[in-house]
Amino acid sequence: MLLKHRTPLTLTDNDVTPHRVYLNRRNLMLGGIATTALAACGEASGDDGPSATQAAPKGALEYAKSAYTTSETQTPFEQATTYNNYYEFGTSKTDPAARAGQLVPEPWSIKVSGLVGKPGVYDLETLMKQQLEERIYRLRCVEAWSMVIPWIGFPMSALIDMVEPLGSAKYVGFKTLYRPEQMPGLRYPILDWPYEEGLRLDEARNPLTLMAVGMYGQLLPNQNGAPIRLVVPWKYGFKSIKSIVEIAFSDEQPATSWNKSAPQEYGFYSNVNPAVSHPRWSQATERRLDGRGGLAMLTRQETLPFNGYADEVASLYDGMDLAKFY
Ligand SMILES: Nc1nc2c(c(=O)[nH]1)N[C@H]1C(S)=C(S)[C@@H](COP(=O)(O)O)O[C@H]1N2
Ligand SMILES: [Mo]
Repeated sequence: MLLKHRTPLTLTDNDVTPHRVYLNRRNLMLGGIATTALAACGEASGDDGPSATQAAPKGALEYAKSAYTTSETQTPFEQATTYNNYYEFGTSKTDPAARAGQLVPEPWSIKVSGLVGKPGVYDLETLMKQQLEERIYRLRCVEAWSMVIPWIGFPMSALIDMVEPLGSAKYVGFKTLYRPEQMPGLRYPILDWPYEEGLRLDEARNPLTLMAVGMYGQLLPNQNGAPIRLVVPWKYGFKSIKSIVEIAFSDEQPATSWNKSAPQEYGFYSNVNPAVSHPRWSQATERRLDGRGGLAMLTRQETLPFNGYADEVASLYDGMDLAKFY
């Protein structure tokens, strides 16, 4: 697979302060060693490694264009699929593309539990029957880089309507697959696995909140969260949890992996906010990965409140102090 042999992306100051648990140095170093060892194995076997663009289930993806779009330059497919955060496959940006090919994203189902009228196990085929649409969204990582990605999916609200939450449900929690034999990063206690995320129910119902099953006209590549992931474009990227296997409705705010690991750095809300710095770096600007600097990220631009989606979502937070509820 050619993508694997590409020259690494230019590192910037932002790249050296990723949002890993930096206190846990020893584990990170072990992770680094393992990376080298695995790469060496791959070469020795003469195997060209898993395809970076290997997609999930078979079948054509039929979708409609939508009004959710932008005229901003799209991130090249190659960059969006080789510069990833998916710690279940390792903490370096190139680990997911190199290793996620071993994930088998089928058969797949999502277990829906908690305060809903129709709990149960929903298989991917059922979910894929939703009307799929393309939405071009900005994705702003808490590490201060951003992309513009054409996702294909269906509104989270459609799934919520299908499972009929009870009136007492106020939050939704999500879990990623935990499958150590296909996810080498799970060996390292970087986060309290499985990766978990959560939203308030009204955030989950907001029309912008997307369950994505594809991108760039095709099924999601494994490294981008195949076969189904969340996309919440007004929040930092880590809220957009990949490869979802569980959704639980509750009346209490669910625990989230990043919040548990460093609560002062990663709040439950994590709305994109240029006015609130991360304790270790400013969030006022971002490096846009859109191919203009080749595959490097040379263009720095201002970060917008709610990642530019304030008109759609600011009212969700009326009366809340956004510096406190970060
Ligand atoms: N399960 C899981 N989901 C995850 C992550 C992860 O490590 N594990 N990383 C998050 C982060 S930090 C970002 S920025 C986005 C990146 O999505 P992309 O690689 O598709 O661009 O995925 C998010 N979802
Ligand atoms: Mo991120």
